[in-house]
Amino acid sequence: SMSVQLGDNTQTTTKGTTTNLKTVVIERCRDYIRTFPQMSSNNCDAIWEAFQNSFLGKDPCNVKVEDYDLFITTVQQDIPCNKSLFWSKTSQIAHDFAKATKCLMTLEDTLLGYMMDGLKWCGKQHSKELNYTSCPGWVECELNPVRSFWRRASAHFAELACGNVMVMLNGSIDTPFNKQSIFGSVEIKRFDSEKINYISIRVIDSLQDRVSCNSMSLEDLGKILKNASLNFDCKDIDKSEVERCINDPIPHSCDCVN
Ligand code: N1C
Repeated sequence: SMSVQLGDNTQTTTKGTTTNLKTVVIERCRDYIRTFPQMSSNNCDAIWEAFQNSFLGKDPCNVKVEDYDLFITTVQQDIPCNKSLFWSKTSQIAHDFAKATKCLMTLEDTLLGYMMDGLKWCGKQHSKELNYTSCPGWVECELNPVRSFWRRASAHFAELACGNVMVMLNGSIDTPFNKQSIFGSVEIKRFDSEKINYISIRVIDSLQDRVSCNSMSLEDLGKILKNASLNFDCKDIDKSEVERCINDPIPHSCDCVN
C-alpha cells in the first residue's frame, strides 16, 4: 500500500517497499513521457535499472547520497529558468499552488520527482531483491534509501535552478527556515549565484499579521543567502490568500504571491 505521505518524514519502521514498485515506477515514467513528448529520449526500462542499482544489495541503513549519482544522470531533462519552486514544511500548499497556477514547477513536476513521489523502497544486504517487509523510517537511520534519494534529487534540482526562483516556507512554525531540512541543508548550498538572478522567499502564515520574515529563523536564511551573493526578498503571505489563488487561479501567473 502507499504508506508514505508527502511531507511526512516522521514515519518509522514497519512498512516495506511499496507494492509493485517496479510497475509503479515504470508506469509513471511512461505516463510522464506521454504527457511531455519532448522527454522521449528517456528510456524508462533503463531508468528503472539505474534506479534499482543505486540501492539493491545494500544495507538499507547505508545507502549513500552518491549511490544515486548514476541514476540521476540517466534521467535527461532540461529545467527552464524562472520556473523552480522550492519548499519546506509547505508540501501540500506548494504543490497545490504549482498545480493550480501552472506558473512554477516543484521537484515532483520533474520526471525524477514524479516517479518517486510518495513511494518507499529498500533492498537487503547481499540480496538482489526488494524488501517488501520492512524498510527504515525517515529518521530511523540517516542513510536510508528514500532519504538519500531525496537529498540527491534535491541537490540536482537546486543545481539546475536559474533565473528567478521561489521558496515557500511555513510561517506557522518556530523555524520556517530549518537548517536540518533538505531545503536548509542541501538545496540552499547548491544555489549558484552565477545562474540565479533572484530568490523570492514567501512565508505562508496561517495567522493574520504574522511577521515571520523578521524572525530569527529568517534572519539566519538571509545571512546565508547574502554570504552566497544571492539576491532575495522575503514576504509574509496569508495562507488564505494563497488558498484563494489556488481556488481561482490566473493560469500561468504567480501574481497572487508577488
Ligand atoms: O526537508 P524539506 O521539507 O525542506 O525538503 C523540501 C525540499 C523541496 O524544496 C524539494 O525540492 O526538498 C525537496 N524534496 C522533495 O521534493 C520531496 N518530495 C517529497 C524533499 N523532500 C521531499 N519529499 C518528502 O518530503 C520526503 O520524503 C520527506 O519526507 C519530506 C521532506 O519535507 P519537508 O521536511 O517539509
